[in-house]
Amino acid sequence: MLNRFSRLVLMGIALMTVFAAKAQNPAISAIYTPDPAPYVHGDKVYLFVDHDEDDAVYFKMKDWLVFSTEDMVNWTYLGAPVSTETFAWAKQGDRAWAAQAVEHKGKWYWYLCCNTADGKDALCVAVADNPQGPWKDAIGKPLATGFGFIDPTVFIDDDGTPYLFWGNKGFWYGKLNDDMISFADGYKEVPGYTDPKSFGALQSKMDWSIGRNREMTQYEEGPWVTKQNGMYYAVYPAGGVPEYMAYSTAPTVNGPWTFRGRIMNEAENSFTIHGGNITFKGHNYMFYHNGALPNGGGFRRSTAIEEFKFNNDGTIPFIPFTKEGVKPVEKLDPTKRVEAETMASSWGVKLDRKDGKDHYVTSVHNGDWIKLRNVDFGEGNATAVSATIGQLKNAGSIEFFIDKLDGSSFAKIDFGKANETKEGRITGRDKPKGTHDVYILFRGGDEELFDLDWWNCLQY
Ligand code: FUB
Repeated sequence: MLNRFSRLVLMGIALMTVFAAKAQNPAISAIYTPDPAPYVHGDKVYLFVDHDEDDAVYFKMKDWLVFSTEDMVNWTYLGAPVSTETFAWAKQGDRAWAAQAVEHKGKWYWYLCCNTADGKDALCVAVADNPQGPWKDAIGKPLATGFGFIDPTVFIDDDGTPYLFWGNKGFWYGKLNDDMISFADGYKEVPGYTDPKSFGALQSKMDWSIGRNREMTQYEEGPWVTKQNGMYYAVYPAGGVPEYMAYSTAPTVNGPWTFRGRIMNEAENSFTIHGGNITFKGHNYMFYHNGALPNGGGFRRSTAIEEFKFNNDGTIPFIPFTKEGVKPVEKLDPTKRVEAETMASSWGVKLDRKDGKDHYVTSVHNGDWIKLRNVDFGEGNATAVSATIGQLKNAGSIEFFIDKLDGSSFAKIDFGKANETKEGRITGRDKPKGTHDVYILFRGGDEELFDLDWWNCLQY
């Protein structure tokens, strides 16, 4: 007979299975990830995001996070390498707002925004040798300050000239020097910022931040500037709050910009929508955020992704929101080391908030799980699963399931000591073969169990 607690856990797992089977949006579920800024580098997408605190009831943002993927569905957490503490001159523990990073001539530059100690909006830049850092303040002071100086987007033109665009309650841009940390000729307002032909007529909306209707253009904040086939694109949250996503195009980086309309509706359960688009492995993706995670909301936002195709004339179509999100573009090889913090979705668990290269799945409790998609077991030759944990708070186990969380697991490993590496034999008549989703289910008592480090399949 199952006791009441076990029945509740199983019911919870069943419910979550339904949720997990359908939802790939939000794309990251173990931590809140607003203001997504994806960056394609070689065969990976790096995702630079801000971080809403779990208990936020207003903007409560202290650090910035990095993830990467090779397949668009399994995202690996690379840590929290930059925080307001990176900038000694900044207001600490608050206003770690939207940002974007880029690689240029072997160095990585992360353009961020925060507040100065005396409360001014400021753009800042951090520099590193790789996305995981260590990152340091590149200039030891703000790159620029001014009212509405938030949400920088960096864009490198075909001729290698870098530009920075930014702004809320204004839209500014400036050419950067090749050092990436100074402006070549200062900065100025984006031409047409106040012209409805360039950035859309505002359909009379209340701007709560100023307490009256605003008669500007639809451009609100969070620009994302790219170039395709000789055409410059500025995608941006539009229309005041709640924001939708709109875009404008221009034949040169200096304009003239032409308003092209709405491409996404207001985000689910979030009055902001900040994001941007990339092309990766032949697919186009629009990133944005919503408040759709359990306990999510306008101040607890998560990255979501939709695939889209440019129209033949280069315009961007209207992009509907989906729960299913995007499809995998690669298979995941389970015989190689799989970091525990690589996952397509999860329930219950959290990620450490550390910098550096060694990361863990934390806050693990009975009934929590991790899901990975498109895991390729090939001919079914795996005979065991090995896994390593970090800290141990209480003994517990992990069980591996194929495609869904019910039925029997194909491997189980018990852990009773910190930093153990242990193996579990692959059991069952149907050894995993071919490509499947994998669930890793945590089992134990009522208290927190252990931190999971990594796992892989073995062939003896
Ligand atoms: O995340 C804080 C602010 O909310 C961003 O800087 C804006 O773009 C909006 O998403």
